[in-house]
Amino acid sequence: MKPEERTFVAIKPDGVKRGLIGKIIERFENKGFKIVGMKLLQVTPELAAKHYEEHQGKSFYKRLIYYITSAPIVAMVIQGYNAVESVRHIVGATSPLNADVGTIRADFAQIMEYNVVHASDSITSAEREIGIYFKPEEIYDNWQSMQELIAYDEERYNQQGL
Ligand code: 3AN
Repeated sequence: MKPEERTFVAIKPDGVKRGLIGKIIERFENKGFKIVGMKLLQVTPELAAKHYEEHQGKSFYKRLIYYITSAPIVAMVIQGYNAVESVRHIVGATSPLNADVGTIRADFAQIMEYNVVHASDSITSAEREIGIYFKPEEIYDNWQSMQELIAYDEERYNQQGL
């Protein structure tokens, strides 16, 4: 089986201001993904420039920096099978208008400039973005999720004929 992946997800300022933190995290937890890193932080202009370096020079760049630095974000590292692609499915297309119903952006957002969440679009971006927001020691995967714990216990019970 393909190993688990890690991806970077951020609840953007509009998600935080609208009180959607819990509802958004719930979607990833419902899926069975493991949150191995999480923090509320104020993005500085320097951090924003690093995050959005691919958009530098574009017409919407200055507004994008203004928006992402306008209130705290919740930064997360999410781990699971096919996490990068799967999380992008849960998040939905960049424009909420094109996002499938049931995705976060379709259900909670109206316009692209305020699309509530960010999620890495490739494993390479995920590694880069995780590195921007998290030190290695701020990521905790040395615990078992409930599914892992049950699977582990089941194996032990079976081995012991319990
Ligand atoms: P995604 O967050 O789906 O990966 P990106 O990284 O292409 O999308 O864009 C990041 C953010 O930049 C978007 N959430 C949106 O706020 C803004 N953005 C991207 N493309 C446009 C555009 N054509 N016009 C206005 N804003 C845009």
